[in-house]
Amino acid sequence: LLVAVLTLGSPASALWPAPKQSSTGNGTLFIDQTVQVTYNGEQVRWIPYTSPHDYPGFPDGADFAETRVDNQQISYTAGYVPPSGPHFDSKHIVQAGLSRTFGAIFQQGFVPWMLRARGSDFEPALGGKRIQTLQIVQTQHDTDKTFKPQNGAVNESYALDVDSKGHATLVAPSSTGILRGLETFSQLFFQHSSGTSWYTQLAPVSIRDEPKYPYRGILLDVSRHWFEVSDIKHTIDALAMNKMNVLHLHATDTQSWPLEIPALPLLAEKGAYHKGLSYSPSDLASIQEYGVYRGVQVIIEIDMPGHVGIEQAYPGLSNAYAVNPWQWYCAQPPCGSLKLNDTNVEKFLDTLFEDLLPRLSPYSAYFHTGGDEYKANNSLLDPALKTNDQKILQPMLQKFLDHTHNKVRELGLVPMVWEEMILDWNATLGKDVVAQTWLGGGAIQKLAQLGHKVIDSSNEFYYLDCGRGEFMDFANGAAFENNYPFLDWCDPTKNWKLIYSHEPTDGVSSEFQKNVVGGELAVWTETIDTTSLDTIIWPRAGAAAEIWWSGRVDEATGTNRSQLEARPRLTEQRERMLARGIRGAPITQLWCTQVDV
Ligand code: CP6
Repeated sequence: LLVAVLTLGSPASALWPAPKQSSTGNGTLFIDQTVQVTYNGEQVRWIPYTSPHDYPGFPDGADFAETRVDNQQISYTAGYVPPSGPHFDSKHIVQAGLSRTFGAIFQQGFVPWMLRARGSDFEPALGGKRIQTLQIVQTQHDTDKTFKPQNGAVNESYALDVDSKGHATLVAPSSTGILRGLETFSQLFFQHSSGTSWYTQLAPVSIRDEPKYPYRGILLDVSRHWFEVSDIKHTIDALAMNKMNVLHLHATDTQSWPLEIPALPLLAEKGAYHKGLSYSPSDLASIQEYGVYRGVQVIIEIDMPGHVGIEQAYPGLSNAYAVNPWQWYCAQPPCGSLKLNDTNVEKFLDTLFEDLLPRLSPYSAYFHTGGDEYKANNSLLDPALKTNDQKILQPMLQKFLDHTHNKVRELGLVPMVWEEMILDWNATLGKDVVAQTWLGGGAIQKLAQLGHKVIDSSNEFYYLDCGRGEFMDFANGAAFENNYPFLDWCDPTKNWKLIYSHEPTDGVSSEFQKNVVGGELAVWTETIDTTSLDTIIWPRAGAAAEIWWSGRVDEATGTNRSQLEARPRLTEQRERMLARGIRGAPITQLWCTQVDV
């Protein structure tokens, strides 16, 4: 067994998330563009390439294609489009990952003065030994399932060794493991203040790494505010930097429907905030493919039966839209819920699913059917029900879920739901259905005990958004403004340390812990758009990413990871992300991170 070397307060080992097992020395190795790279024995030519918004790791512009004409492995021509759909090519994925890795080292490196003693001479003398080879070995073939992992079926482990002579090896069973290992490799290197040298001071390095939880995600609500495709890809880049592997797009809600469904064109035409603020099928495919190239699965949620705003596009399928007081009928105005027990609704959903899901299934194992905050009173507005007795609703809801979930399965995806469908509405769902909890607490144990795979999005720890107050004015005018001061309140303790203190299996008895597949931070966007996206998410999401990847207990010491040790490391991860274009917020003043002389 390798012994992890934990040097408290030593930011020189600022890998994030911390590897499961690592041993590092304090030898210096430089790296430059002469490093020879092989993938399964074949030499790979690469050029550092970082532009984050290009088509999945491969540029579409002619300039890049010209730069690559001497590529001996794969010849690219201008306008080259990588293979898409279910047939991804491991070599393309690794090669794109290499380009980004060396782009990160050589073009987006940073001088790490902010975690070194003020005025100190921490940099190595130039001209020392350098990395000569990086040998990459993938020990198993990827399959379609590698690119849309389900319940931990993809092995993301890797072994990374750098000896003191400058030979590096990266061994992993899957291309995803190689991507994870390349991320770690890139994090070993800093830029020298000369600006033209890059080095590590950790040689020799020996890392054996794999995630504790297979599902490590973030929810982005693209309904309350519109986000450009480039914002979404930018967030996928940042997820990959933290070894996270899921982007859950909360694609629709009552406020807007930005997802274009060609078979139901009015959804986006009437539902998008403005013409053009919608995702076309090719936008969606490019987001999903971008994720595949970075080991990030994109999961789409169409929230239902509540949180549905289609009345203007397809009238008659949902219950009253403008009701007063809205609080009686829904969690957030405008209200809207699909009619239960309505064949037109079933037809609508079949059309919707038959259009959308075949476009998702090449890239994603899951489809999220929502189910949060559904209120009986909203459904009881349906005159066809002719009753005020909410007892009639449960069997209708069960039938609704059976229908939608069977359709999801028929189309080759695994349904996901919010916890209330199971815990509040007592729906009996297949054991394949993944349950996502946001109320947290005992819900995780209950869902796991019922045999569902569970994703922890406990709002107490994992809600990154801040305040929902602004919709109050819109719905009710100033009279309501002062009645709900708590909605403008932003929990001041939901900082990185609170997130870091929590683990999804907390409070779950050991026999059911295997059903807790991971966690998902939530970014509801009532008060967030592109201007604040990065600062809301980063680097706080990294705190969860480390716990999900490595566990709260450090295997080397058998005790909880130290927040004192993590703080400078997370600060350095933020600096690294800043250098790579992710504008996260500082977690403490800079003075706190400078090591005393
Ligand atoms: N929208 C949807 C939301 C929330 C949920 N679902 C939400 C609820 C409470 C808080 C934050 C967000 N805005 N569709 C709950 C899953 Cl505090």
